[in-house]
Amino acid sequence: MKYNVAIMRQPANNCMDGLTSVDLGIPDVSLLKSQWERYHEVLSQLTNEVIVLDALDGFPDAYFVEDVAVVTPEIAILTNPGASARTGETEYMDETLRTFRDCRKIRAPGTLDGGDVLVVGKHCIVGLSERTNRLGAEQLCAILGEYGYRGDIVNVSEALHFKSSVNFVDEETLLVTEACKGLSCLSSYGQLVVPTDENYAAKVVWFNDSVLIPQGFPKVEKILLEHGSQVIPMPVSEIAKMDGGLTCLSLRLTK
Ligand code: CIR
Repeated sequence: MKYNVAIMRQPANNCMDGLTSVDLGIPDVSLLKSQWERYHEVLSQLTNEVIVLDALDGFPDAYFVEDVAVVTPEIAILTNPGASARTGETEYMDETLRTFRDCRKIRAPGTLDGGDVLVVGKHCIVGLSERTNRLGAEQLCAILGEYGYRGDIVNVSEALHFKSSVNFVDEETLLVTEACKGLSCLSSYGQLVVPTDENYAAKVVWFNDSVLIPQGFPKVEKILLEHGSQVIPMPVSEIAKMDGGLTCLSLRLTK
């Protein structure tokens, strides 16, 4: 699938006030912004249109736009983010998404973060996590079921989100951590396994024939190069301090 639109949001000046569960120190905000800019530049080279939304000062995590929506070719689903500090972010995405798709919504008490949702073709896999509960996952699978998607719900709480551990690098192949390689719902895909000392590098984005990977993970880079992926290493040190990665900085869609 070729994406022709990506949606991003500028990081706010108070982005260091966002949630984080990792202990990597306080991010350098100007460096974080330049890493975000680099990501914007690369996506702009790989697709026709990158929409950049304004920073939201009231929501220091709002530039992690992937968590507020799940977008497929047929429908967009606004989530109900599982962290109360982030719940209000969805209403600032609604208008933009409605220009591309009909929108549905995950309703409380269901919670869901987009970072827990992996979709390829007509297969949707949802990871239960601190942010995504079973009700939210079931709501999403029911909505996507209306459009012919097969839904699987898995319980792997290795990291913040399911996509901290599993991501596609092409239509048939996943990059997975050791903890996820045995999942039966993934068994029909080829799997490249991330060496445990490079687990962070499971957060890659497959975008229009390229795979954006975090810089500084040589083993994962080598695995992907040997697989034949067109790899683009990206600086993310400051974004990682806020528990973020390359997957969460954009929503990617077809027009
Ligand atoms: C949060 O805790 O919600 C943010 N600081 C990080 C969100 C990262 N999202 C993602 O990987 N999908």
